Amino acid sequence: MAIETIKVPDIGGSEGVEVIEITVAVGDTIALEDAIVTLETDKASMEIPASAAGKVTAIKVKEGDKVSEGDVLIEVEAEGDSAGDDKSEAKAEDTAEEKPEAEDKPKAEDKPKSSSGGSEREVPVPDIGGSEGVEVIEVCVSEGDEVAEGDSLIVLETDKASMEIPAPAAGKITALKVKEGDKVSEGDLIAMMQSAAGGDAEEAEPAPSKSESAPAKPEAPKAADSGKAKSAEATSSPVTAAAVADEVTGGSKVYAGPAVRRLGRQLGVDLARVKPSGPRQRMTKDDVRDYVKNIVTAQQSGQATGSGIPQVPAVDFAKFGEIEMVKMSKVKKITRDNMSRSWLNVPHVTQFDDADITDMEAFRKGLKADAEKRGSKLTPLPFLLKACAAALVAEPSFNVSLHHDGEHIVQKHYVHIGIAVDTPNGLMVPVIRDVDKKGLWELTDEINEMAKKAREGKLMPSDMQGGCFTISSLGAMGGNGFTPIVNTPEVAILGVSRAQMKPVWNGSEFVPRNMLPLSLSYDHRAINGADAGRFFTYLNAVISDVRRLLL
Ligand code: CAO
Repeated sequence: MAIETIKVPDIGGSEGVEVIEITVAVGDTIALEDAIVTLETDKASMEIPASAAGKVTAIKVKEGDKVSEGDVLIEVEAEGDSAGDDKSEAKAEDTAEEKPEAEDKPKAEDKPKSSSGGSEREVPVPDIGGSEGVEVIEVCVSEGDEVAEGDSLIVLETDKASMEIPAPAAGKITALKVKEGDKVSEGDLIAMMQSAAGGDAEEAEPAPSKSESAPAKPEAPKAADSGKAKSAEATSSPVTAAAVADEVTGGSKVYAGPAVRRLGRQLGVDLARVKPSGPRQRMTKDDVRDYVKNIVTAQQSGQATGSGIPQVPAVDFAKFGEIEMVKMSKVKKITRDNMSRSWLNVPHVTQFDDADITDMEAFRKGLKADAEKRGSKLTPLPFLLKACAAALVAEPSFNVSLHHDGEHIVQKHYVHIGIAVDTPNGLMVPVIRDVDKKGLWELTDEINEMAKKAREGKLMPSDMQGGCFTISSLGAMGGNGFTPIVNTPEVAILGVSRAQMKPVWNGSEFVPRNMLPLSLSYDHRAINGADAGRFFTYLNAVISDVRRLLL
């Protein structure tokens, strides 16, 4: 295996051009014409394609280096036979022989058609290294657009490289002669443009006939505009990219070279959404990859905003006043992800009702002394747990989950109910098992034990699994009602707000009753409104008269 050096080819005489991106790493196997580095002058970025295929053994430059023609960029252990270093040089010489210098080439008819103010000129496809029938993959301008010299007009793409063709001068596009999908070759007309008034004298010179003219003085892909030997093959340009596009998409400028744009197209990324990290706001391939990676990671972790759902833009809050960045606890992150997942996946319906707990409260207060004797506190929550368990048994359509196969509903024959517990670390939902089989005291003890464990951060994952339904009680805090979010894969959740004495019409008079506001949210994919109506009516009846729990 011979080691070949790949050097900076003819870059149009530019000296000390900055290396802004190295697109290969030691150990990479590269194909002929793969981009290896990107150079950037004031006006243009150029990808230097590999003049040899094989394994990269050394990289001789780093980002920020300044290079000129002939400087060594990388070393490659060449594939196949080892024609060795001579190969590229031989090719270069061949190329020089095969390709006459630009000055000798036929020139396009790029000269004035009229000279009032500016002059109309043809803009042909410049020398694109001999490639024929190259596809136009992007038309970056429209008729009537004002362009600056070097602005991208079109992007061409061969199997191996994409090339942006820049405007040869500042002016107005008066006619576009190509569209996306067209196949073009050197000399084909891209557009007509009215040069800006006072265009340079060179442009105003009379031109030879089309068959004898050169491409419109491009900073564009060029392979043979000087007499120097070429390091690439005759079939491809040593510089496969042209001016960096300075495109405005959706209000934000995209400053990216052809390889980055190609990667963007391959991955279906709208580059206007990608944050550039390169020098002078230039976008790198890593920026595009990071953008895709972040989206995939967010989707896999459940933070996904859903396909097509635009992300909330980042805001620099410090602009508006003093701020502090507080790290989210693990519990808060889990809650964030679970809530987003449920909110995005579950078509929620929330029904509201007030349950009359006057009698239940009288009963509970009658048990206060017993509770104290037991060393516990009896709140409305164990009653609500029992009532919900009874309703889940009476209306089994609520005791289900949607199976992930999309074909089945999982009907549960156990009744485990989660209770939302507010902890310093965030919201946790321990699950009380077999609520239907347990008495009030047992449930009271379990609620207290679970709430204590939650607040002390001692809940085990198994303590929070297997729920069929959840109760979220904000009764101690207040409020008239809220819309709880279903705790998937469960299909329903009961929100409990603060009980209040209210005047209730009993048919002949208003009587003061202790009314408990309830909000029942459910997954409308699994539960119909009629099921929910029956469940809620049953639940309400049980809460209003807890003797029904005995039936
Ligand atoms: N209306 C009026 N008063 C109520 C009530 C209601 N709906 N629910 C409870 N109360 C009273 C209790 O009776 C108790 O009063 P006393 O001290 O006079 O007996 C007081 O409010 C405090 O109750 P508690 O909060 O200690 O106990 P609980 O059984 O009601 O709740 C628990 C336990 C763990 C659920 C609760 O402490 C908690 O963490 N709640 C927050 C849940 C939450 O954050 N939900 C939101 C999830 S979605 O973001």
